[in-house]
Amino acid sequence: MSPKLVTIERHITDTQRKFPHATGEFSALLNDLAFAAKIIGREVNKAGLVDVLGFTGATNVHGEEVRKLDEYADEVMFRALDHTGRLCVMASEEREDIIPIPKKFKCGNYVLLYDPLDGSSNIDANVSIGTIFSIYRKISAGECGTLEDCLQPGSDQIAAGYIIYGSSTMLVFTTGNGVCGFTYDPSVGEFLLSHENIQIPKRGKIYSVNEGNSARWNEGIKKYVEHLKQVDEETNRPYSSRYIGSLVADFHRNLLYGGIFLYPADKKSPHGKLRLVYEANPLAFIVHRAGGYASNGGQRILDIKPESIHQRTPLIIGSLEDVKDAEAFIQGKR
Ligand code: P6P
Repeated sequence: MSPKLVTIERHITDTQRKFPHATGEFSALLNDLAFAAKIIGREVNKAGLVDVLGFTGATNVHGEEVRKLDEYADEVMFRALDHTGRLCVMASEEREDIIPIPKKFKCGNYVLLYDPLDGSSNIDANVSIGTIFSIYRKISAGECGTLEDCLQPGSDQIAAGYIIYGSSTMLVFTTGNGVCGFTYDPSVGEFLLSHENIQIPKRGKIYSVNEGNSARWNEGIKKYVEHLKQVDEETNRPYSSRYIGSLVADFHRNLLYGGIFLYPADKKSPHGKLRLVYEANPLAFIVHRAGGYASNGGQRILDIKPESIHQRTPLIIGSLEDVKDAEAFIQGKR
């Protein structure tokens, strides 16, 4: 029997039916994101063919050179969603402050936080890169959203996902009940359900970390990574080292195959490199719903109360048993 052809729109509609009081606003927001993903993916996939590569000469809030695709992806996310009346506020990796909804449009009940194109330093090398997004309900009192809406703990997310632009374009997301993957079929312009209920293996055999930073690591991380390299047939060691240097690509592989990704704090970056609000939190929400775990080494990522939009956090994320092992080493218990 031919496989069911389930588009993302159909999946979202079918899911909504389980919530009789749903207004359809949240479903429409998810569809808006799928539309933005198609537009961004089109440019990313042809980046090597047109003069989209290279630098705009601008730099973003972090002082990083902004490549044209970063800027383009940020604009697409904003323009695809600013007028829909579903959002009260947005925040982006590419913009210093929160992004208010233009006054000519009405405000909605949801908050969108996003990294428009993570891993952008890999663009010219045609390495997989990604868009990451996180959705919350509005909690502030007024009509329009505020910074307070953007600084909710990750455990209050109502949806999170990413789009990976690789050998194919995939949209992976969760609304809290299971994690689904949709693969883009450009011949029909649709995201088709390809991974119905993603579950990350409880333990993997892959570790992803930039070992070039090892001289600056704290002792616990050094011991943990050395532990993974020891030969021990019973516990499937040594693990294989796989590091792409593109968070979405490294996370996606470990989500499907099992394994652990680490970007720890070190002597140079005491808070780590990755961002809590629009990188660690959405991926943590996804991995927990897939049966995995995400930690900063001392506590669950989802339990951290954000203090600022661009704050950094150490990130240890992936298979439950692997992340718990890493926490034990970091905390000096092993
Ligand atoms: P490093 C890419 O620049 C990024 O923000 C993430 O996508 C990736 O996981 C990390 O930085 C790689 O950092 O220091 O290993 O190059």
